[in-house]
Amino acid sequence: MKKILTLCIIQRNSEILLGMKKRGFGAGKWNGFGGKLHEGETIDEGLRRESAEEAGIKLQEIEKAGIINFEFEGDPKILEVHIFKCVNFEGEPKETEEMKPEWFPFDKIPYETMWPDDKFWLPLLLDGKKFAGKFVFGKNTEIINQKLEIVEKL
Ligand code: 6OG
Repeated sequence: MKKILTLCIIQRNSEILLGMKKRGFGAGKWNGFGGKLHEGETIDEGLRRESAEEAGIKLQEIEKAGIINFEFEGDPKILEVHIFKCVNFEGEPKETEEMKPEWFPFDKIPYETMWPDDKFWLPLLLDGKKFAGKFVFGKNTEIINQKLEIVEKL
Protein backbone atom coordinates (compact mmCIF):
# COMPACT_ATOMS: atom_id res chain seq x y z
CA MET A 1 0.00 0.00 0.00
CA LYS A 2 1.31 3.42 -0.98
CA LYS A 3 0.53 6.67 0.78
CA ILE A 4 1.38 10.03 -0.76
CA LEU A 5 2.76 12.77 1.48
CA THR A 6 4.25 16.20 0.89
CA LEU A 7 7.22 17.99 2.44
CA CYS A 8 8.40 21.55 1.88
CA ILE A 9 11.75 23.12 2.66
CA ILE A 10 11.45 26.88 2.76
CA GLN A 11 14.58 28.83 1.97
CA ARG A 12 15.37 32.49 2.61
CA ASN A 13 18.88 33.66 1.66
CA SER A 14 21.21 31.15 3.29
CA GLU A 15 18.74 29.87 5.86
CA ILE A 16 15.98 27.28 5.88
CA LEU A 17 12.80 27.20 7.91
CA LEU A 18 12.19 24.01 9.86
CA GLY A 19 9.47 23.17 12.33
CA MET A 20 9.82 21.22 15.55
CA LYS A 21 7.05 18.64 15.30
CA LYS A 22 5.07 18.77 18.54
CA ARG A 23 2.79 15.78 18.06
CA GLY A 24 2.09 12.73 15.90
CA PHE A 25 4.47 11.03 13.50
CA GLY A 26 8.02 12.39 13.86
CA ALA A 27 7.29 14.28 17.11
CA GLY A 28 10.48 15.70 18.67
CA LYS A 29 12.18 16.10 15.29
CA TRP A 30 12.85 19.16 13.15
CA ASN A 31 11.37 18.76 9.70
CA GLY A 32 9.95 20.69 6.78
CA PHE A 33 6.21 21.28 6.51
CA GLY A 34 3.77 18.90 4.90
CA GLY A 35 1.70 15.83 5.48
CA LYS A 36 -0.80 13.43 4.06
CA LEU A 37 -3.03 14.39 1.17
CA HIS A 38 -6.70 14.86 1.88
CA GLU A 39 -9.24 13.05 -0.28
CA GLY A 40 -9.43 14.58 -3.76
CA GLU A 41 -6.53 16.94 -3.20
CA THR A 42 -3.59 17.36 -5.59
CA ILE A 43 -0.01 17.21 -4.30
CA ASP A 44 0.36 20.95 -4.84
CA GLU A 45 -2.85 21.70 -2.91
CA GLY A 46 -1.89 19.39 -0.06
CA LEU A 47 1.52 21.02 0.30
CA ARG A 48 0.04 24.52 0.41
CA ARG A 49 -2.68 23.53 2.89
CA GLU A 50 -0.24 21.83 5.26
CA SER A 51 2.20 24.76 5.15
CA ALA A 52 -0.63 27.12 6.04
CA GLU A 53 -1.89 24.84 8.84
CA GLU A 54 1.51 24.04 10.32
CA ALA A 55 3.36 27.35 9.99
CA GLY A 56 0.70 29.94 9.13
CA ILE A 57 2.31 30.88 5.82
CA LYS A 58 1.13 31.00 2.23
CA LEU A 59 3.60 29.43 -0.20
CA GLN A 60 4.12 31.26 -3.48
CA GLU A 61 6.38 29.67 -6.09
CA ILE A 62 7.33 26.09 -5.37
CA GLU A 63 9.74 23.79 -7.13
CA LYS A 64 9.74 20.03 -7.00
CA ALA A 65 13.05 18.77 -5.59
CA GLY A 66 12.65 15.06 -5.01
CA ILE A 67 10.58 11.98 -4.43
CA ILE A 68 11.57 9.51 -1.74
CA ASN A 69 9.87 6.30 -0.74
CA PHE A 70 10.10 5.36 2.92
CA GLU A 71 9.57 1.87 4.23
CA PHE A 72 9.62 0.53 7.75
CA GLU A 73 10.71 -3.02 8.46
CA GLY A 74 7.68 -5.25 9.01
CA ASP A 75 5.23 -2.64 7.72
CA PRO A 76 3.80 -3.11 4.20
CA LYS A 77 2.95 0.59 3.92
CA ILE A 78 5.17 2.73 1.67
CA LEU A 79 5.27 6.48 2.24
CA GLU A 80 5.89 8.28 -1.05
CA VAL A 81 7.06 11.72 0.02
CA HIS A 82 7.09 14.51 -2.56
CA ILE A 83 9.69 17.06 -1.52
CA PHE A 84 9.58 20.70 -2.62
CA LYS A 85 11.64 23.81 -2.23
CA CYS A 86 9.98 27.19 -1.75
CA VAL A 87 11.91 30.45 -1.89
CA ASN A 88 9.05 32.87 -1.47
CA PHE A 89 6.01 32.90 0.74
CA GLU A 90 3.60 35.34 2.34
CA GLY A 91 3.08 35.82 6.04
CA GLU A 92 5.25 35.46 9.10
CA PRO A 93 5.91 31.87 10.26
CA LYS A 94 4.22 31.30 13.58
CA GLU A 95 4.01 28.51 16.10
CA THR A 96 0.95 26.29 15.72
CA GLU A 97 -0.39 23.30 17.66
CA GLU A 98 1.62 21.02 15.42
CA MET A 99 4.92 22.81 14.75
CA LYS A 100 7.29 25.37 16.22
CA PRO A 101 9.12 27.08 13.34
CA GLU A 102 12.71 28.29 13.44
CA TRP A 103 15.24 29.55 10.86
CA PHE A 104 18.54 27.66 10.56
CA PRO A 105 21.61 28.84 8.61
CA PHE A 106 22.83 26.22 6.09
CA ASP A 107 25.85 25.43 8.27
CA LYS A 108 23.76 24.94 11.45
CA ILE A 109 21.11 22.52 10.23
CA PRO A 110 20.18 20.29 13.23
CA TYR A 111 20.68 16.94 11.48
CA GLU A 112 21.04 15.09 14.81
CA THR A 113 17.44 15.99 15.66
CA MET A 114 16.01 15.28 12.21
CA TRP A 115 14.98 12.11 10.41
CA PRO A 116 18.24 10.24 9.64
CA ASP A 117 17.62 10.39 5.88
CA ASP A 118 17.65 14.19 5.76
CA LYS A 119 21.43 14.55 5.86
CA PHE A 120 21.61 12.64 2.57
CA TRP A 121 19.06 14.53 0.49
CA LEU A 122 18.79 18.00 2.05
CA PRO A 123 22.29 19.06 0.84
CA LEU A 124 21.21 18.06 -2.70
CA LEU A 125 18.07 20.18 -2.43
CA LEU A 126 20.08 23.17 -1.19
CA ASP A 127 22.47 22.65 -4.09
CA GLY A 128 19.58 22.90 -6.59
CA LYS A 129 19.70 19.22 -7.55
CA LYS A 130 16.73 16.92 -8.10
CA PHE A 131 16.73 13.48 -6.56
CA ALA A 132 14.82 10.23 -6.24
CA GLY A 133 15.33 7.38 -3.87
CA LYS A 134 14.26 5.03 -1.17
CA PHE A 135 15.09 4.54 2.50
CA VAL A 136 14.22 1.51 4.60
CA PHE A 137 14.17 1.92 8.37
CA GLY A 138 14.71 -0.78 10.96
CA LYS A 139 12.95 -1.19 14.29
CA ASN A 140 14.90 1.62 15.97
CA THR A 141 14.39 4.02 13.06
CA GLU A 142 17.92 3.36 11.87
CA ILE A 143 18.48 3.20 8.12
CA ILE A 144 18.97 -0.41 7.01
CA ASN A 145 18.85 0.13 3.26
CA GLN A 146 19.01 3.16 1.03
CA LYS A 147 19.22 4.30 -2.55
CA LEU A 148 19.42 7.92 -3.63
CA GLU A 149 20.25 9.30 -7.03
CA ILE A 150 20.34 12.65 -8.72
CA VAL A 151 17.85 12.82 -11.57
CA GLU A 152 17.29 15.26 -14.43
CA LYS A 153 13.53 15.22 -14.22
CA LEU A 154 10.87 14.16 -11.70
P1 6OG B 1 1.96 14.08 9.08
O1 6OG B 1 2.01 12.80 9.82
O2 6OG B 1 2.34 15.27 9.86
O3 6OG B 1 3.05 13.96 7.93
N1 6OG B 1 8.01 12.47 6.64
C1 6OG B 1 9.35 12.40 6.64
N2 6OG B 1 10.26 13.36 6.52
C2 6OG B 1 11.54 12.97 6.54
N3 6OG B 1 12.47 13.93 6.41
N4 6OG B 1 11.95 11.68 6.71
C3 6OG B 1 11.05 10.72 6.84
O4 6OG B 1 11.52 9.47 7.02
C4 6OG B 1 9.68 11.04 6.81
N5 6OG B 1 8.52 10.34 6.89
C5 6OG B 1 7.51 11.25 6.79
C6 6OG B 1 6.22 13.78 5.50
C7 6OG B 1 4.38 13.57 8.20
C8 6OG B 1 5.36 14.54 7.59
O5 6OG B 1 6.66 13.99 7.78
C9 6OG B 1 7.29 13.75 6.52
C10 6OG B 1 5.25 14.78 6.10
O6 6OG B 1 5.67 16.10 5.78
C11 6OG B 1 10.76 8.44 7.47
O7 6OG B 1 0.67 14.27 8.32
